[in-house]
Amino acid sequence: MTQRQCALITGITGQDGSYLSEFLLEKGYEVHGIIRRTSTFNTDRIDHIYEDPHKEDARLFLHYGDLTDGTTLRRILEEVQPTEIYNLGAQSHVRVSFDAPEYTVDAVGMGTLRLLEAIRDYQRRTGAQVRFYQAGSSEMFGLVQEVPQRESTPFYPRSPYACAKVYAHWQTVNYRESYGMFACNGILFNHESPRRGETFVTRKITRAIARIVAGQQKKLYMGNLDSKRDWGYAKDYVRAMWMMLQHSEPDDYVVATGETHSIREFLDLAFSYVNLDWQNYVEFDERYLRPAEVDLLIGDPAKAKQKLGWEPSVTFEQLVQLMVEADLKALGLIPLSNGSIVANASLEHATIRQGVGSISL
Ligand code: NAP
Ligand code: G4F
Repeated sequence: MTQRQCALITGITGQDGSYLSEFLLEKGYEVHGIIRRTSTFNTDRIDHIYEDPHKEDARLFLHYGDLTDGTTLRRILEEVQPTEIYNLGAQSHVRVSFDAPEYTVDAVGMGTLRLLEAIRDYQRRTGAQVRFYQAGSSEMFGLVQEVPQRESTPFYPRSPYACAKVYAHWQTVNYRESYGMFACNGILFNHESPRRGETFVTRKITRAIARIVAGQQKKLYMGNLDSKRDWGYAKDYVRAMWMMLQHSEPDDYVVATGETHSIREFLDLAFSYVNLDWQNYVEFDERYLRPAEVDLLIGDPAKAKQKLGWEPSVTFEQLVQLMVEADLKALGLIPLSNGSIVANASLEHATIRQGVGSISL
């Protein structure tokens, strides 16, 4: 008899949650996601895979809950009886975490503890084994103590968000060692895609490029352009999450490309794709600076490659291109091989989320 494969995902409406759901559904999993009740729809990233749960063959189910609400987490866990849990839910914006530190730490740090405690009680009561993935971040390295950063590099968090992720990381290790839980930390470096939130720097740039080309925006206001990030493709990174939970032993892994690029380099490449010079469009606004910055991130994914057989499949150049293309396409614009761009009214608009707000962090 094949073992039941049932995943519970917090943060299913986010960038990673949506790609992970697609990936797991393709693998034959039953997928359950926790969504927050909001006054407007917040499921646009997963609408294309959602099916009426009344259908006999439905395999994606959504439950209202919140990482700040332990009772609901416990109730959902009891009801779903998952074999794997992916804890991706978070207030994940570093700059915002300086404005809302208490909430960020509650959702990111305490939220992880609430889930771990719920799993511990559930396992003790039922004897079932649940495999747990914790979405850790390269932000935990902060003021980097070693280049490149690997699993053994000491953490030096530089934001309320990163401090909370360090707490969640060590609680995950603690539950693994104290209670023998199958709990893994993924220490993921920045990963992007056309589904990336509109206020993270890569998407802010590619979305602005499309809007500039379409005549909808004249300037792009940004903060520190000197910091460097190790940027990969989100679809590659959710595959790594799953691979961690399929290994015979629980462990912690860095997931990265091993390359780093500055925001300026991203701007250069992205704007050159539409034959524009970013210096004519980008303006500085101190609003986008952080009280403390993480200047340099570059990861060493050797352990993930050696133990899991994981490797990234998309290069930096390909990532920038696919994000610019997706944002152009969403506005009905098609880049041609000769460098020009044509409008195509017949294209289905808004194939990816665009976001309509003017709030931009
Ligand atoms: P994201 O797009 O910002 O998605 C975050 C998800 O968390 C959304 O579904 C959001 O729901 C949900 N959420 C927010 N607050 C919550 C709460 N209190 N309770 C339950 N759910 C809550 O983030 P992502 O880029 O997919 O990242 C996924 C995870 O990996 C996060 O934990 C992030 O911190 C971590 N991470 C990301 C990266 C990266 O480069 N993307 C790198 C390292 C680690 P709504 O849709 O309702 O807002
Ligand atoms: O795109 P960002 O906001 O991402 P950041 O801070 O690196 O955090 C992301 O990656 C982490 C993994 O390392 C995740 F854990 C976290 O959840 C999130 O997904 O900013 C990247 C860099 C920063 O140095 C920032 O100061 O871009 C710089 N930047 C310059 N101008 C800007 C802007 N960032 C944003 N968001 N907006 C700007 O206008």
